[in-house]
Amino acid sequence: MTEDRIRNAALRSRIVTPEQAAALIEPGQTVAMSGFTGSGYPKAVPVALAARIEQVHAAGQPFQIRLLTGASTAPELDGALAKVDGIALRLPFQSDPEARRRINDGSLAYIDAHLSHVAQHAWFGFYGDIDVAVIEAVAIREDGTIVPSTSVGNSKTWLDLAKRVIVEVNEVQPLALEGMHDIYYGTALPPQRRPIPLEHADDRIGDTALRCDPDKIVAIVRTAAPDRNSPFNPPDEASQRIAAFLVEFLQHEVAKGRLPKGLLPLQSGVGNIPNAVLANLADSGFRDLTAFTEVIQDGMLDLLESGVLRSASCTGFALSPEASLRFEANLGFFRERIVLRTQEISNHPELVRRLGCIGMNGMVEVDIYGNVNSTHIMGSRMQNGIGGSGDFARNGFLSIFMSPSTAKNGTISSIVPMVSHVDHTEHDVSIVVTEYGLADLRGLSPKQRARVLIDRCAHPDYRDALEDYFARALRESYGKHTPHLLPEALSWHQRWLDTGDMRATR
Ligand code: 0RQ
Repeated sequence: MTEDRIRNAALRSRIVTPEQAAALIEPGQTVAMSGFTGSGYPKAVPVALAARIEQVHAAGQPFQIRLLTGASTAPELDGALAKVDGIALRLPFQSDPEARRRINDGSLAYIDAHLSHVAQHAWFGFYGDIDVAVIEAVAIREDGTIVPSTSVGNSKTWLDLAKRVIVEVNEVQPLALEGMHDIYYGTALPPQRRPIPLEHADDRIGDTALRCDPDKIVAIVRTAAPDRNSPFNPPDEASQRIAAFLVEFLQHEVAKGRLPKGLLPLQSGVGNIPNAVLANLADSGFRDLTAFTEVIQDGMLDLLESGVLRSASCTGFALSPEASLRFEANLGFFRERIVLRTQEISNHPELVRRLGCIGMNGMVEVDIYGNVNSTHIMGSRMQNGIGGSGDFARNGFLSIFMSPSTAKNGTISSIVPMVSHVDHTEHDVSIVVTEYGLADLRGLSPKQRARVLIDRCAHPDYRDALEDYFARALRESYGKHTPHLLPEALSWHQRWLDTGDMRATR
């Protein structure tokens, strides 16, 4: 088994326990790990590191690291390290409850970054030196190259830049993943940058493994544990309705000649609404679709299996346990149809613009003029992060945002006069969908957008109040281009903060 997985005989001498590997990480270091939306993250070293940090803290000494990844990970990584107060700084994306709690009580500094930016910002030196990389792999080849597991994320950049490397070789991750990855080595820093030679969503332009100077590999840890693989809830009625509006819209765009029959490459965020959209596409009559996205979730596997989707390009997976088994059982089939790339390519603005991606993402709230908040509950409490949504919203052919029209049991409207935090500006948002309808904001001025958003998307319980606000703003606003009554605009949020469900979570 070891020979299969660690094919370079010299490197086998570096096999150590997770505790020995964790002992190589020092307080204050910047540690860059693999992992993207709960796939392909190291599973043993972070837990051992958390135990070591706890001991050091118990002895009254400080011990925290700066933690960089591809995107969100899992309880064994973010959860374990946050729980022992072991993270001083985290970037670029997380969705872990323990890390979230600390970010929001102010004890964990978090840089919420566009996923396409992270690799280049690391190269530019914006994050300082990378001391240690911890990367999950399915195998190390004879030539020392590393075959990543179920995500690529920023692992290429971490291996290029880190001073020392720890590899976790996970024997549960199927060897048959080998060949699915496409690691592009043509990126350079300005002014040496060249165009990226990718013309179709499923083009292969790179290597099938990660290059790494074998001398940098200081430890190899053998593990045997599955990815996080959280189950999906069956789509609720609101998600079904949102999905139906969206699929009807895409069919309409094809009929109008604004989209080709096979659409344009799809990007889909993670969660129950995007999954419902993918499920609805299965029965929509579309064929020969492609995806250029960051994450593949259950719905996309189904579309690949049924042939509705021809191919999918991504940088990681977010599968339910059931879909994960199906994926492993049919790896030969999926390896022909899925390309796993670095996130600097899967989310690259130039490629998203050139391919003309259709970006479909969730949101927290949208204001009547089309500004979207994807991250901050009540303007100050971090939920997850912007993730890849901005890469696709700014650069896609269509930028679609979806949400139920209300939150917290109907006590809060997701359509508001002014968003409490802006992630995607009115210039980047083309379509908004709730369970009440779809607002097509393309080619509309701010006041026209407000009318469409209130009419089509707002929950009936909040429509009168929004109309009343808009009508008074039209009369009394200082400027009449994007009319606002400033003190009142955010008083909606203050009222919600002072009452009911939001008070309970403070
Ligand atoms: O909080 O669980 O405490 O009740 O926000 O909301 O309804 O579970 O929604 O899971 O679809 O996530 C925008 C967060 C939506 C997601 C967001 C509260 C709500 C709940 C979560 P509770 P739901 P979803 C590619 C794309 C950014 C990253 C991205 C996201 C919690 O889509 O993280 O798009 N997007 N990446 O109660 C007050 C409102 C609210 C609200 C929701 N209007 N007011 N609270 N909530 N709306 C993937 C990657 O980039 C990796």
